[in-house]
Amino acid sequence: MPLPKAELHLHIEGTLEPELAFELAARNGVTLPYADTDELREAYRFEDLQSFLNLYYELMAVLRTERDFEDLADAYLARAAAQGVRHAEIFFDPQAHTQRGLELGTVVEGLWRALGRSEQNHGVSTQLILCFLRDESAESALATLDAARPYLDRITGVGLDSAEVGHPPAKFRAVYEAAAALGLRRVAHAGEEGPPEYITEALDVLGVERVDHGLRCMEDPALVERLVRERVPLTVCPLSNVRLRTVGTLAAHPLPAMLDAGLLCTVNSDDPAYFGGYVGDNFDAVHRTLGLDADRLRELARNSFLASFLEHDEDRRTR
Ligand code: ES4
Ligand code: ZN
Repeated sequence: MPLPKAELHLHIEGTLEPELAFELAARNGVTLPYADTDELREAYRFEDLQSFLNLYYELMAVLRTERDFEDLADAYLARAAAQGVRHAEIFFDPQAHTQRGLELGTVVEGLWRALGRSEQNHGVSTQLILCFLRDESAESALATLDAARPYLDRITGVGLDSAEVGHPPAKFRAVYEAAAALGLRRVAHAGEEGPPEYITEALDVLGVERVDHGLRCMEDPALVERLVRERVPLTVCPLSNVRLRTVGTLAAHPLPAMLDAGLLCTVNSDDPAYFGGYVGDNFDAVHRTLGLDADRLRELARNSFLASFLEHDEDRRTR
């Protein structure tokens, strides 16, 4: 029996497995520039975040209809459930789809067809987090939030993703203020490739309750101390960090040091179809390669529920 856990850092578009990509391409009459799934898998060798994002956005071309988004989410939920996931807070990138001419409603309604039945079908409760693409303008982010108004009953919070360096959190101050006024929860990717200052900015300017990745906090002891004191959860994605060369090797991953420092870390899969594993595979990897013992793994699983947006009695929010 895998440890029961919550997954808090998962891009639904990053769960598109090569087999499903080809199936959807055929269904929608989309031609992919790869002969078959083997050739596509060959392209999964990334230099950095941007080289991954290029492929991630390219493959989204196969997602066209509500049913496509439903099938994508349903496949993820089945795999997640098999690895012990009981609750998933799922990112999606509306701009990546509306820029291709899709309606936001196609994306949300499609995802919801799977999410709405997930507890029943998979035993996994779900929440949706709408992410803004930080390499797009602040105006585009505001327009996206505005377009999402009809769907806010199905959206728990907002996040910030895509190319980090050169796109500091402060660029999105206004849209995060608007999101807070709408009662949405706030998270942001920070300190993946970007500097520790972006983590501080995400906290102070955007008011985020949770930091996605946050790895580079380890370069700033005062920031680590603050994150520990304020119990700010970090959604760490070990296999992602290896594949995107944020860390040299898995054995050199700072997760053990982060836990030793008292940080509230969780382990997540990020884009499992691209990075070699789902959340249980990430747990297995940190157990085997980083030597985290059963107590540490239980701590990580417990942290995932504490850091979630599920209602719980234990009040971790001291800020
Ligand atoms: C992402 Cl690993 C990662 N970082 C930033 N943005 C993303 N979107 C999808 N995966
Ligand atoms: Zn991510």
